[in-house]
Amino acid sequence: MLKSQICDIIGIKYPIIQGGMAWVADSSIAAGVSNAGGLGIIAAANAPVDYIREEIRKAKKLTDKPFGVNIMMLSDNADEIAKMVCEEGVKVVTTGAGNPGKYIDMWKEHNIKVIPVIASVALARRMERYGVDAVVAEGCESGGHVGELTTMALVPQVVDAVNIPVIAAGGIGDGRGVAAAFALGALGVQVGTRFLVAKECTVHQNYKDKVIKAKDIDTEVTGRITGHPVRVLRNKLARKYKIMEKEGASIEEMEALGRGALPKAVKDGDIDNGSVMAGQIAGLVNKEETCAEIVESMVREASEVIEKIKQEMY
Ligand code: TUI
Repeated sequence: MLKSQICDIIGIKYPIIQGGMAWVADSSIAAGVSNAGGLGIIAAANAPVDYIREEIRKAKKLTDKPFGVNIMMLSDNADEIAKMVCEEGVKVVTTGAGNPGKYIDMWKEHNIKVIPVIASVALARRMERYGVDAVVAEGCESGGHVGELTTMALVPQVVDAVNIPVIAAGGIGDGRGVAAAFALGALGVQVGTRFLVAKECTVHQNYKDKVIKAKDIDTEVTGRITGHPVRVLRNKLARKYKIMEKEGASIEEMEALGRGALPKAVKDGDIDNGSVMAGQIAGLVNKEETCAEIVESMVREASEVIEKIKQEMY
């Protein structure tokens, strides 16, 4: 059995939270993860408010379990999404790529559990002062927008700095990763890349196949000079980025190249010219499974690993 305070706070069976993968995480995967006993998440990213509202309503039809919405702070319509989740009675909000401080009182007034994703001790401390319920400490092994620190270095420092539960993210793809996260003091995990290839995940099959084929060294971080570094699987677009970076291209030129690149890969399946965001653990992800299979195997493995450690250490 794998239970923690996170399960009681959110009302879920297992402390496994799905990452808020932009353009990918819709009602299908969110309901799949929630029905499997974890916390499914719909990613608002840059989508129109009414589209996300409909996804929330669809998810309610697909599951009677709690699910959440991830709000990306860089999004132009973050204000509108922040209000809409209150109207729709969403139970949990996670945030990414910025400081959600200005929305927290409003969400708390609507009894929403607030779990910001942070990449530094300073932001974790600030979030605790705002009264959030937990934080996700996300290391730079993650796919998508990343901070500077690894999960191994970030998680224990955040655990020591705050008195609220910490959920670990970045590089966690199986039960060993779950056990390691708990060893660092985390009370839950957020998993993205492994859920990318879930049967219920509606990302284009080309994207899934590229994740499944990926080896350990196949990701890289592009766009550091734009201030929004992003971890992706290496492809034609990533190579173009690297050349532009070397040649001293302007931030505007880099941003122009990135515009529309994620839906190109996620929706159209153009995995050469699109942005294929994935974490460093992609090398370990090698088959498509249902959300239930993924969650159950992670939970079972984590318990086995913890037992094995007890026997091996003397
Ligand atoms: O947000 C993510 N991952 C994402 S968002 C995304 S969509 C996107 N597309 C193109 C460019 C940028 C984003 C794809 N993947 N993860 C959570 C996360 N948040 N990682 C790092 C951070 C973070 C970084 C700096 C949070 C706060 C922060 O500082 C804010 C402040 O004001 O101190």
